[in-house]
Amino acid sequence: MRKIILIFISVILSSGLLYGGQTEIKGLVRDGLSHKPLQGVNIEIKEGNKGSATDDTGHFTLYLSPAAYTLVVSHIGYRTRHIRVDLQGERQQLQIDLQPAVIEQKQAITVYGALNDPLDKNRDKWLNSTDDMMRRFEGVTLMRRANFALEPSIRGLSYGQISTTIDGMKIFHACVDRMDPATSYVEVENLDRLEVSKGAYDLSQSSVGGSLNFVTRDPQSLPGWSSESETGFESASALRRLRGELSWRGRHQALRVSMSLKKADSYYAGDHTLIARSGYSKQNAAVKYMIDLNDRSRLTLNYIGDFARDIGYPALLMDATRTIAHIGSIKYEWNPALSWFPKFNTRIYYNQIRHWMDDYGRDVRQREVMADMYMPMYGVATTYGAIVAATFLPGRDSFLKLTLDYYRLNSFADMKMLSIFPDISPAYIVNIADARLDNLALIADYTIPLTERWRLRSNVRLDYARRDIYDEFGKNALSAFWSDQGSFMEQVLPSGSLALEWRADAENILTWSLAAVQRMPSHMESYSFFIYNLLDGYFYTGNPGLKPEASLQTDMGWKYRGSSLAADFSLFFNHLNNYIAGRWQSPEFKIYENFSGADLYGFEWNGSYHVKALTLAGSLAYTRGYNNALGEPLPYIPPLATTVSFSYTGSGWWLQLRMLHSAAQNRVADKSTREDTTPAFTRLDLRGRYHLGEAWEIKAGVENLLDSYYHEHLSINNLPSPGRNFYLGLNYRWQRSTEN
Ligand SMILES: [Cu+2]
Repeated sequence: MRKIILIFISVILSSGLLYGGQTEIKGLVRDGLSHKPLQGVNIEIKEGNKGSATDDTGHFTLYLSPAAYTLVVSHIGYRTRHIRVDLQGERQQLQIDLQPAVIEQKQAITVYGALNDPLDKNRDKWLNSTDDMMRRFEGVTLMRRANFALEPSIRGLSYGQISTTIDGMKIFHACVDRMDPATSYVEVENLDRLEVSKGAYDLSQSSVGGSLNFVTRDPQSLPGWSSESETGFESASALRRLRGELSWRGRHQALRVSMSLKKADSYYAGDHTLIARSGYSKQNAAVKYMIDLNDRSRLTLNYIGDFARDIGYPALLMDATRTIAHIGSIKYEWNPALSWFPKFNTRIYYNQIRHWMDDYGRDVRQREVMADMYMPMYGVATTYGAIVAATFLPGRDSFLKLTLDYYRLNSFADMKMLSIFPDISPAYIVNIADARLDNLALIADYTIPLTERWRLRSNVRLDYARRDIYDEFGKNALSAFWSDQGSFMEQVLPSGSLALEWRADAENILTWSLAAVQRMPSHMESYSFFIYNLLDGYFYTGNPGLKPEASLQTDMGWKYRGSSLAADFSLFFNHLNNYIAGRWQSPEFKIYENFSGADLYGFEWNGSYHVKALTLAGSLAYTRGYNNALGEPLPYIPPLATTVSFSYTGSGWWLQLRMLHSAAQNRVADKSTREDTTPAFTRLDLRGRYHLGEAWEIKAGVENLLDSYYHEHLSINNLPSPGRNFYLGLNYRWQRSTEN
């Protein structure tokens, strides 16, 4: 008993020593442009070695003896601020806005916001899927082949012209019919945010059109436990879903585990039209573990597993029976604690996608192409690589990031042709003959202030690429086309970009960007063999002699941030040289070739106006594309899209009415493809959220309120979009802090 009392007294004494006579400073650090809270911002006291960092709500707390201090507030990518505080025993509450130091060429949508602020405006918590997330960016449109795995297109460019990464790491699809864009393997509950670059100005990835980077979610930043679970239903496809996560942080370790289950039947398009064979089932699991090796270094292990079955692709000739994805990485972060060298990290990663599809469920006697035979197909893509990145702050407000990025893609795909007539013997085709692609890149990203108001960002990237095919059977088939030049390819590709920013005043920022970039052909464009393309009805063969596709592009941006009005506008032009597309070879066959040139131009605008609890928001996006060599529009360019929304935030509830209008698309590539025109359509969505106390939340809404029957222009074979869809989600959240 005496011992306990002694301990008790000493605890009181020590806390008295710590906090007695000390003054509390609390602060919130935000991004000066978006006013979003910033996590992990360093707060240092110039006089002495005390310091703190902001949590995931942007807050920090410090205890100091009464005196005058200078707080040094610093964060990667932001200008450092020095703030004088004079403590006279009164509690201090600070709000600090940091101005970005890097010219931002990415837009991001945060999935999960701060735990403490469930009605945070920045949190798009209604998002039901990764597709919903991608759709939120004006200028991003989705190609539909099913009610599953929509494929993104940025400013009219897609597939090999844009880049997809998870935490900056490459991932490729396995299906030769583009059933499985890499975006289909990450579920929304695994994600912290999605970063989209429109145009190829940020050269951290190689592309001519832009990039999508899915940033996975970390364990919670506060010590303790939390969990969240959600169950949901959507009426258009009778989708049942369940997802849950558990997060823990101790003194030096942290863990996050999440999983989701989804099952959907065939969906109904507008006017109650059933789209047969369009259901699917999908399971996803993710684990992230972090351990602090010491005060300055940390190791993070990350794994995502994704498993889907029985996916109907009503727009295509086949359905996928099974896909398996394993995505893993190890990251080592080191903080050298030098003012000019604050950050160093290394990542190694591995991912493997396997994909099976067949047409056993289809009536093969009735179809026009490849009639009277079944064609089971298999594909696998294995990608591994390493990234080493170092961040330097060489001078006042200047920023330099050097990255070495290597990856290897191994890809194989084959098919059997099984006639329904027993006297015809089966045939075997290798579609991708064990292609092995190596890519090594050195990237420098440098930002310097020119004056108080002008800044310059420059990106330089050098890629070394080599590739070949190794399956003898498949190599022989392809050599019928390319016997003279062989299948080996080797290229060195320099790329560069410049961005100039002018901060006209506190509310207006203007940017002008220019880029000259190149991208390697995709592995399909280089080496695929006998791939049927529904867009034009031809069988495609790759071309190992393709030159890289090159782009010269420019972008003018205007960002306005007033107290109640905010708006972004950008105008772009993209000239592609050696544009890669299929060239007619014989009545049923095309091969990939470089075309002399193609031009794309357009604009995006988005704006929002806040009055008290009401927000009025809108967006516009337009792209126009032309193939100069063929003298016709580029295929699959989205028409003018307009959105208008009204949102109201009450205490504990939120309601939004949103209208999407898509203009007709009459500019089509009808010489080289079967693309047809698409009529205009309008769609209305109504969404709401309601909080029941601290723990429970209900999300509900109706998408396509008027049950319009329509298809988007980027819908393959004019597959219609879902009709009226009621969705309901019930979310339960729980947390326990171990901090006192
Ligand atoms: Cu497939």
